[in-house]
Formats: sequence, C-alpha cells, structure tokens
Amino acid sequence: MNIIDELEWRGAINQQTDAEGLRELVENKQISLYCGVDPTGDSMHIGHLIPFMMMKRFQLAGHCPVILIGGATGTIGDPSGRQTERQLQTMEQVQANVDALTAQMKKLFDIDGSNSLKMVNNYDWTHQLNVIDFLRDYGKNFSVNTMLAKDIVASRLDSGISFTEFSYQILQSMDFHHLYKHEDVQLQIGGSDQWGNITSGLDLIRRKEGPEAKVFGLTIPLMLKADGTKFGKTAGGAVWLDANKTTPFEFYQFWANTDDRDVIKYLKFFTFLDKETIDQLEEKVQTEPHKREAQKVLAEEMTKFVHGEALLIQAKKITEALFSGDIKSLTADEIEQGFKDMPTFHASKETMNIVDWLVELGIEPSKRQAREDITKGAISMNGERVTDVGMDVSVELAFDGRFIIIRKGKKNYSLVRIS
Ligand code: 485
Repeated sequence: MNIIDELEWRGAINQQTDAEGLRELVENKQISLYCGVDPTGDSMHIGHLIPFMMMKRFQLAGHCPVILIGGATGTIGDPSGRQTERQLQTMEQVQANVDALTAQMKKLFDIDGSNSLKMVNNYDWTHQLNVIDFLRDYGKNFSVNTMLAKDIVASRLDSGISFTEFSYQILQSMDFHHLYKHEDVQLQIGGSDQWGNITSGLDLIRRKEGPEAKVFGLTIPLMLKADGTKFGKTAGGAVWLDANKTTPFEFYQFWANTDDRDVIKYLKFFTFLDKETIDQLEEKVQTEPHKREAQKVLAEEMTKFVHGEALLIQAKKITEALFSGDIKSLTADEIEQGFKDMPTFHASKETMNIVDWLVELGIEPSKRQAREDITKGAISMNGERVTDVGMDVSVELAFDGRFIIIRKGKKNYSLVRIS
C-alpha cells in the first residue's frame, strides 16, 4: 500500500487540492511536508494528534515531515472555526507555550533522535519583517475580495472581525511560501478547518514563484462520534497529552471507554497497527463485543505512544485494581490518579469509630445503614472488608498517611483524604 492508499483506507483524507498530482508526486519522490500548530495553550490535546500521526505515517513511508510551531501566528490567533475575536496573549505567554509545545513534540516524535523530523518556528522568519516590505512583497499578492470569500472570514462578517485576525491567513501563507523556498516543502496538511489557510498559501506560492510550482494541500476530516457528541471531550474537559492535565490512567480510560461503533475508526486514525490486525479486531467487535478487545488494544497503543510503556503498565495496574477491588497493591501516586474523579471526602486525623466516621463524612446516610452495610459485608476499607462495627479508624490505616479508600457494594468507591 502506498501512503495515499493507506490514508484512504484509514479514512484520513477529507479534501485534497490535486489528488492525482499528489499521488504521482509521492510515488516518485521523497517529499517534505508540513503541519503547523499555534501555541495557544501549554499542551496539545488528542485532537491535535490526528494530523501529527499523519505526519509520522508520511515519515514511515520515507518522506520528511516538518512540524511548525506558530510563535508568530500564535501572537495573533487563527479565526478559523471561531465566532468571536480572540483575546491577545502576552508575548511572554506565547513564548512559554512555544517552549511547552516544543518539549511535548520532541518527546512524542523523537525529534532529537535518529529520524528526520524537523521543527521550525515561524517567529524566526516573520518577526523582523517591516510593514512596508509586508505590504509590498506579500499584501500585493492577496485580493481582499478573495480573502472575504473564505469561509472563515465570510462567517464573521456579521459578528465582526478585526484586521488583525483577518490578516492571519496571510501569515500562514507566508509560512508555506517560506518553507517551499527554504525547505523544499511541497505539501501542507491540517484539519478540515485549515482548508482556507492552506489554499491561500498555495495561491501565494503560485503568484510569487509561477503557476508551475508543484505544491499541494490535504486536510483531514473532523472526527465525529457515533452518538453525535464532540470527539475528545470528557466530563472533565479536553483529553490532554500532558500527564499533569490528564493522567495516564484517565487517558487510558478515555480510549478504553470508546463506543463499539467508533473503535475501529479510531484504531485506523490513531494507531500504526496494520490492516490485517485492525480487520481482526473489527471481527472481534462483531463476534464478541463484551470482551472489548479492540478498545483494550486502542487504549494500550495510545497510552504507550503518548506516555510510554512504564506509565501504560501503571494505568493498567490501576484499572485492574479498581475492577477487582484489590487496591492494596497500589502506591499513593497510583491512588491519586485512579481516584481523581471519584467522590472525595475530607477527614481529620482524629481516631473515630467506623460507624460514626462513615456517617460524619456523608458516605453513609445513617448509623443504622452503616451498621447494616458493615454487617452484611458491603464495606471495604483499602481493599479489606470491614466486619467489626466497633472498629476504630485512625490515621495509621491511611495510604501514605494521606488516603483511605472506601468501597461500598461492588463499584462505589470513595476517596477520603486525611488532613
Ligand atoms: O504555517 C502555519 C501556521 C500556523 C498554523 C498552521 C500553519 C496553525 C493553524 N492555523 C491552527 O490554528 N491550527 C490549530 C491549532 O493550532 O490548534 C489546529 C487545527 C486542526 C489541526 C491541528 O491544529 O485547528 O485542524 O490542523 C494540528
């Protein structure tokens, strides 16, 4: 399978400027391609992964990916897909985000390693440009009429758009032109919201370098979920690649909870597993969906890719402990991760009778209920069943002196923090 066939099989192509031309180009030549991201935050989320996984696929097929961090464009903000004007970030904020994203990219894509992934920052070629050169060398090649017709701008004509955001497409076009001239980049990829910016770059290159310039654009479809809700969001917000924002355990759980109707699509989009393996998993979704084999493979592949083998093992260990109730084996750090979203209660260090303690915290509604639950064996503390209604709860019982885990029935966990 060549790279284009592979992307088609993966369902990863939305629009292309010249499908035949691109196919011919990549079959005959090792090309350079780029995808950009703006430093609007200090971490990428899983939505960003899609185009970058695609870059990696091109790389595996022998091509040279260039990742652009928008140190210049990030100071403006892309109006694509937004109905309101952005608040400008301070230059310091942008720089801090550039540093954070650069570190994240390096970790994910092994940029310092032996492979040929390259990183650039558009601040480097944009920041000294003066306004006269900008208007003469670039502005002259843009028609305001065409710019107004782009979806991004057209959809903002009612609500309003500043000249600053209106000009964003020129900056991104200048990047494509710069990379074409200096890095021999011939293809830009991005999510479907980037179509207008990408095609405007192609126009600029052709106007400046002549109509025969061989340059292409390709976009990736918006990820839609079978149930109609937005992809990549959980109750707690976006699924981040930064382990401090979304723990590896939460990350693992996100993928493990994928709907049967979406799981094969995600395997194709996000993993490097081949067609044969994914076909086999597809069959398992049909014949034995209760085993959730495809979801497990997806969660493993993704957690390993983003967080590495050791944190994957830890995420699986927490998952297993929560499922079996055997939480004694967990470390305090693993408890923090695994119980982050569970109901949390705060207790003092004071020693107290278990029945009173459960009622005072609000885990049990009444002493009668607490006694009944203990007597019928429905309450466990730190993985051990509580049998004695006369037992005392003291700080010595806590993990690391910090947490006590109460399980009521099979699945109801509560985290008690001792302070
Ligand atoms: O030369 C470029 C300069 C900046 C950009 C691209 C090329 C960034 C781009 N304008 C943008 O806003 N990208 C989004 C971002 O930074 O969060 C997202 C897109 C998404 C996908 C992802 O970046 O909304 O579709 O392309 C990588």
